[in-house]
Amino acid sequence: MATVKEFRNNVRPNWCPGCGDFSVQASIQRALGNMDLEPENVAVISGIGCSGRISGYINSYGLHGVHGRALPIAQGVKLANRDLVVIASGGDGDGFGIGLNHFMHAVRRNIDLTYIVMDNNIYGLTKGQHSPTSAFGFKAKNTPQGTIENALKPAQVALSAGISFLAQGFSSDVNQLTSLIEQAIQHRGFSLINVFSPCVTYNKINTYDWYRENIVNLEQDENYDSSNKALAMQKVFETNGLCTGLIYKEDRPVFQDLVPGYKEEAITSQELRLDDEYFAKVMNQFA
Ligand SMILES: Cc1ncc(C[n+]2csc(CCOP(=O)(O)OP(=O)(O)O)c2C)c(N)n1
Ligand code: SF4
Repeated sequence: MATVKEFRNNVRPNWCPGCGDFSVQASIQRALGNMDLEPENVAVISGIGCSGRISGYINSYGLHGVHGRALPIAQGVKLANRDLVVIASGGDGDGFGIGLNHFMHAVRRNIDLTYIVMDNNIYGLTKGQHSPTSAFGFKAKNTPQGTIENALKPAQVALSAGISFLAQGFSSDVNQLTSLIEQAIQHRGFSLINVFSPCVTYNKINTYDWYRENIVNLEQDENYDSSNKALAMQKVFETNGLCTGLIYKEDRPVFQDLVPGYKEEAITSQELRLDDEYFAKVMNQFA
């Protein structure tokens, strides 16, 4: 029986003290332990960024990929081995900047995996440039007069693209985040958890206190119905994207179920062997 401890390794994160990403790491480990999963049945795939280091800090299979490419890799891993619990993870720049196109198509495709984004409204690893989720007017190292681009709201984009599970969390609420991760893993289909995860070094605006003052926790609204897409849209727009909890969930067909001939058995456990007859036919073309 696996416990949280088994998902810890001896690698000490090199994140700055106080970085929101520590809580995301702890929440993933807690969720995996609570769900009684074994490390060998889990793969954590990340992109590039401070947040992208997370795959090296969890004791499971993992891959620290290329900037913006966590999702294509994660989808390939899941298609090859449907028995693995696959978690893709990274930052807002990684996922909603360079990786946005992959995100939109992963949402459409609805392959069964969980995507956890550490959204700090800045590029941390490259030392403080504005990111796609930085607010209009946000002053960063590269925008001393304030950015003149409108902010992308991940929850709006995800709902518009047809996501089947959407939640948002906050690094200072590990209990809520852990529960959301468990629900996302249990969900059959593509799930996004966008986590407000402060960068204490380069973002002095979107601090822990700023989030505490501005976030609306949907779990405190007993009339909120996460199966109502119109209501989800309304809340996301009303709160300017700053709401936490389970925002929307629906059951819809998963990609693998619709691929003709996709075997129940994982590709990784199938015998690697050429069909002799087919091979001979191909070779005959060159004879
Ligand atoms: C193709 C490519 N373009 C740009 C970079 C440089 N780069 C590395 S990390 C990063 C931004 C990371 O920001 P974010 O995803 O928000 O993660 P954070 O560091 O804030 O956790 C950039 C632009 C790169 N590594 N590869
Ligand atoms: S630079 Fe920011 S995002 Fe990166 S580790 Fe430090 S606090 Fe975290």
